[in-house]
This record gives sequence, structure tokens and C-alpha cells, in this order.
Amino acid sequence: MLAPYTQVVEELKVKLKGIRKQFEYDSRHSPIEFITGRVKPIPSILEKAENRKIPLEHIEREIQDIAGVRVVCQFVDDIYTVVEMIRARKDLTIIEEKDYISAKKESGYRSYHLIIEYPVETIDGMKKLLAEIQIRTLAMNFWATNEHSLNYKYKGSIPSEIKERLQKAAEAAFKLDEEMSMIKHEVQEAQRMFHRK
Ligand code: 0O2
Ligand code: 0O2
Repeated sequence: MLAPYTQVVEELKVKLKGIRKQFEYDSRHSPIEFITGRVKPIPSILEKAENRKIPLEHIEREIQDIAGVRVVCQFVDDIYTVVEMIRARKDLTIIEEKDYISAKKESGYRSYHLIIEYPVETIDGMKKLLAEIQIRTLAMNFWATNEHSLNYKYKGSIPSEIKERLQKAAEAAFKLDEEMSMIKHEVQEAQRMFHRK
């Protein structure tokens, strides 16, 4: 069942990396810094299914992030540029958008999520599969990676003192994004000069 999901992740990675390459050829600022992707490990799929009482035969429809791709950007504006570019594509269909940037999660989590339907050719014919694209800044990614590790360590029940620190850290990360946005043009000009050199 998971084999076509691996195909989806690899294809999406190639396509999104292609966007970055095209900006580089043009010596233009790429809204994409880097891409990562993964197929959700089987134990995580089963755990999510159990927690949400999803019967095994409904997993493909109800667990939307079996295939997951993450697009990491330098600036908050870049996130919306990437969203626009994905909305304009003809090779996938957006099923749902979740803007956890304007409406952050209670944990402090910020990111823009797109749930897409992606047609993949398999040996048994074409199959449309769901995938999740998470789009976030480097600062949001730093926070989410650390929070994810702590969640793992504390099995989802992070002590309240650490939770508060994480919420403060999330605000600090967002402040960093805002401050960097103020000097975005300076940074981009410097990067263009470096690239030409
Ligand atoms: P590039 O050309 O360096 O961007 P693959 O299957 O080989 O394509 P892999 O290694 O399985 O890719 O990719 P994975 O694990 O999904 O994502 C790792 C990619 O993200 C690597 O790039 C890393 O260089 C990049 N990456 C991860 N964390 C960071 C980070 O903090 N900063 C930066 N700049 N890049 C990061 P690739 O795929 O090797 O390609
Ligand atoms: P993984 O692979 O371990 O990251 P919903 O049904 O919409 O309420 P669902 O389906 O869980 O909830 O979707 P949601 O919350 O939109 O996004 C799911 C994924 O977003 C998570 O995947 C995380 O990758 C990421 N995410 C959401 N909230 C947080 C958060 O508070 N902290 C961190 N670090 N990441 C978050 P999984 O399933 O947790 O799996």
C-alpha cells in the first residue's frame, strides 16, 4: 500500500526542487530554501489510526499525511509565493488549506499546510493519492523540529513549564521572521551579488 506513496514523495520533491533550480538559473531570489519529504512510518500511521479510531480500510482516505513534503523558506512572504505557485499547478488538486500562520496552533506551531490530491502512475494504473505539503520559514522549522523532539520525549504530554517556554520561543521565532522581513531586500540583494560572483 505504501509503495505508491514513496513515488508521490519523490515526484513532489523533484518538482519542487525544480522550482528552486529555475529561480537559480534566472539569478532570482528563490522562495524555496530547501525541500524534505518522507513517507509516514508504519508505527506512526497505526498509532494515528488508533488514536482517531480510524478503521484500517479508511486509512488512505482519512490519514492525509502518509505522504508528506516540507518546503522551507527564508521569509514569511515566500510561503505565500509558494502557495500561489502550487495553486496554479495543473498536475495536482488542492483539497484543503490550513493557515497556521495567521492562526497559530495552541502549542505555538506555525506553518501553512496544503492537502493535495496527486495522480501517480502505478503498475496497476493511475491512482489519486492524498499528500500533505507543509510550508514554513527556517525559524518556524527550527521551532517545530525542537517541539516535535520534546513531544516525542514526553509522549505528547510536555510539562507545563516547558510548554510555556515553547510558546515564548514560538513568539521569539515569529519576531525573528518579522525583523528579517524588514531587511529582506537588503538580504536578497547581498545574496544576488554573492550568486553572480
Ligand atoms: P540539495 O541539493 O542539497 O538541496 P534525496 O532523496 O537525496 O533527494 P534526501 O536526502 O532523502 O534527498 O532528502 P530529505 O531527507 O527529504 O531532505 C534533506 C534535504 O534537505 C537535503 O537536501 C538537505 O540538504 C536539506 N536540508 C535539511 N535540513 C536543512 C537545513 O537546515 N538547511 C538547509 N539549507 N538544507 C537542509 P538534498 O535533498 O540533499 O538536496
Ligand atoms: P509527524 O509526521 O510526526 O509530524 P486535524 O485532523 O486537521 O486536526 P491533523 O490531521 O493532525 O489534524 O493535521 P494538522 O494538525 O493540520 O497537521 C498535522 C501535522 O502538522 C503533524 O503531523 C505535524 O507534522 C504538524 N504539526 C501540527 N501541529 C504541530 C505542533 O503543535 N507541533 C509540531 N512540531 N508539529 C505540528 P503528525 O501527524 O503529528 O506527524
